[in-house]
Amino acid sequence: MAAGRCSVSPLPLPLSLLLLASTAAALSPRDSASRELKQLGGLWSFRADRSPSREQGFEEKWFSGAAETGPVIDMPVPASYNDITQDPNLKNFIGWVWYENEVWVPRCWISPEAGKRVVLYVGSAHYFAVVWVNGIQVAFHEGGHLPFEADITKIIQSSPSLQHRITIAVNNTLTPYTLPPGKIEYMTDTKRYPRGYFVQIIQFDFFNYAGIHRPVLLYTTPNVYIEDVTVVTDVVGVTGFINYKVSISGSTHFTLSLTLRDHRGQVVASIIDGPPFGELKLLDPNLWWPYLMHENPGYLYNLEVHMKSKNDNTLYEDFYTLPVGIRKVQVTKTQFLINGKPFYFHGVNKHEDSDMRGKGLDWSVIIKDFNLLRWLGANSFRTSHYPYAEEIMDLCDKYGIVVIDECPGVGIKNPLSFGNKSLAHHLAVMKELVHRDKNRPSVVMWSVANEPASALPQADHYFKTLIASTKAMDPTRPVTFVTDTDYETDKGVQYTDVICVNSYFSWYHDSGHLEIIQLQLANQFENWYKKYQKPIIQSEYGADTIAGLHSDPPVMFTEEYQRAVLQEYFKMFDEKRKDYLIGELIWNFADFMTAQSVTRVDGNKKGIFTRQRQPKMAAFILRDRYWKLANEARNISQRFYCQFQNEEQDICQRDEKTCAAKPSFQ
Ligand code: BDP
Repeated sequence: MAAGRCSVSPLPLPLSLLLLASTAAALSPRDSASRELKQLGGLWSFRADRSPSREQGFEEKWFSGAAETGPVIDMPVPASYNDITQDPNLKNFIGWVWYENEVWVPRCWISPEAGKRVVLYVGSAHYFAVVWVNGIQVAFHEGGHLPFEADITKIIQSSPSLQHRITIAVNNTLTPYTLPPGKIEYMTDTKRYPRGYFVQIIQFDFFNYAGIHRPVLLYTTPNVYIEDVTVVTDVVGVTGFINYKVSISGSTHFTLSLTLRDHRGQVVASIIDGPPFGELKLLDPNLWWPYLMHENPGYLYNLEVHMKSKNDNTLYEDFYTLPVGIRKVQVTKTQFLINGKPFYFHGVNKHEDSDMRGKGLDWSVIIKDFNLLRWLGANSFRTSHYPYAEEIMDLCDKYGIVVIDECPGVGIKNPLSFGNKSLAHHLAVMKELVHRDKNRPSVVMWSVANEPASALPQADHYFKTLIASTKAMDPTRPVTFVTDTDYETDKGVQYTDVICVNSYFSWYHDSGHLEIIQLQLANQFENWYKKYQKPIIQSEYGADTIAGLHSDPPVMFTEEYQRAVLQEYFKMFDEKRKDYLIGELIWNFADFMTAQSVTRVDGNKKGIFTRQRQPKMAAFILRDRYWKLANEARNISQRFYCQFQNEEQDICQRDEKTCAAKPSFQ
C-alpha cells in the first residue's frame, strides 16, 4: 500500500490523450545495414506532480518544457525512480511523474532524400505513459512491462532545430481494470486521515516500482520497411523446418530475399526473390537445446531478411536479422518434450528487482543473474509475474535457458477484474506479449496469470476465452496459468495444457510443521492429476529466510528451516517425477522488495540468494540437486559442472574423459 493526498483520483487523463491509440512496438529494434539506433539512456530531467489533483502537469502543459515550469531533478533512465532519492514521498508516490530529455537527431536521418522513418521506442514505462515530442503527443500506452513506439518522422522533420524535446509522463496508479489490478482507496474518516488521503491497494507481493524501466531509443528504418517477421520451427526426423512470414510496410511492390547463416556465418539455406511467406528446410540442423540438455545449448542461426522496393524511382532496401533456434515443443499426459526428448524444468522464479534500480534494467545485475543461474544448474525460469526485458529474453535464447513467459496477470482477485473491460485488456496484453516473444526458442509456454481467484464462477468464461485466444494467436506453444486454488473449486485449470500449482506447506499453513509437507504435497499432486491427467509443475514453493539467521533444530526464518522445507519437497518431487511431475521452480531466486506489511521484513525473503545475490544455505542444496538432475538426464552436464565447481581439479582428475572438452559459454 502506498499513500498520497489528493482530492481526485490520480489517474484520469484528459480525454484528448485517451483518444490516441496505444502503439505496441513492432520488431525488436536492431541495427543493420539499413537501420541505425541511438540510445537515449542516461540522465533525464524529472519532476513528480505533487499537486493534490496530480493534474498540474497537464494543466500547465509541462510537455512544453517541464524544466522551465518548476524544479526538476536528475533521474537515471532506465531505473525505477522510487529508491533513487532520500525522499519517502517519492518512494511511495502515486500519480504522474514527468521525464524530459533534449536529444540531437543527425541531419542525415531526416533529410527527405534519405527516405527514412525515425521511430521513438520505449522498452517499458510503468504503468500508463504519455509521450510528447516537441510538445506534440505521439503515444499513449497502458501496461508497464511491454514496449511501445511511435513514428516521429514528420514531427522532427518539421522542426527548425535538430535538437528535440522528448517528454514522457508516467503514472503508476493501478485500478481494478489494469494488469496487474489494484485499487485506490480513499480514507474519508477525517479523525484518522488528512483530508483527501488515499492509498493504493495491491494484491500482489512485489513493490509497485515505477518509472522508465527499460531503454528508450530512437531508431531508423527506410520508408518502405520490414514491419514484422514471424518464424515457426519444426523438426521431423532429421529435418528442421523454418516457416516464415514477413510483412512489409510502405509499399506493396517489393522483393524479398532470406539467408540463413549458421554460427560461423556460413549460408545454410536461402531464398532469392521469394514470396513473403514460405519455408526453409535444413537437413540435420543444429537444434536449439536447453542448457544442460546438450553440449551445445542455445544454438542460434541468423535469418537475414533483405527487402528491396522501387517506389517513385527511389530504391528502398531494408535489412533485418533475426536469431532463430530450431526446436519443437510438445506436451503429453505426463511429459514435456523438447525436440522429442523429456524435459524436466529444474529452475527458479525470478523478479526484475535489485537495490536502488528497483525494476530498472541493469546489465551488471542481468549478467550476474545468468551466471548464478548457470552456477546453480537451473535450466529454466518463469517470468513471475510480468514479461521481462527483451535484453533478458535474448540471453535466454542464447544460453538455452527455458522460459515460461508470464503476462502481468497477477493479483486478479476482485470480481470486478473478471468483467469484459478487464478481459479485453488482458487479451490485448497477451497479444502484445505473444507478438514480442513469438520468435523466441527459449519461450516454451505462455502463462496468462498467477494465482487469480479462479474459484469464482466468472473465472470459467474468463480463462476459457483468454487461453483460447492465446492459443489462436500461437498454436505452437502450450498455455497455462498458475493456480493456488483448490483442485475441487478451480474453474480455469481445465483449459490449460500443463497444470502449474503453487503451495507453501509448513509456511502459510501449518507453520513450522515440516512433517506434514510430504503428505500434503502427495495429495496435492494426486488430486490434480486424477482430475485432469495433465503434467504438473510445482511452480512455487519455499520459505522466507533471513540470511545469517540459524537454528538447529530448524525454526522458521532460519537458513536451516529453508533447507529443511526444500529437502521435504524434494522427497515428494522425486516420487512424482517418475509419473507426471515435469518441473520444480523454487520461490524465489533472490530476495525482493515488496510493499510494507507485518509479514514482510524489508521485503520478501524467500530468495535462495539475498537481494545482493549472495547465496543462502539453500542455494547450495538446490545446486547439488539441479546438477544431479541434469546428470541423470544426460551425462554431458558433468562437463559444465567442471566449469563451476570449486573442486574442478578433483573432478577432472577423477574423470578426465568427461572433462576433456570444456565448453565455453561465450
Ligand atoms: C505466492 C505468489 C508470490 C508471492 C509468494 C509469497 O505467487 O508472488 O511472493 O506467494 O508469498 O502466492 O512469498
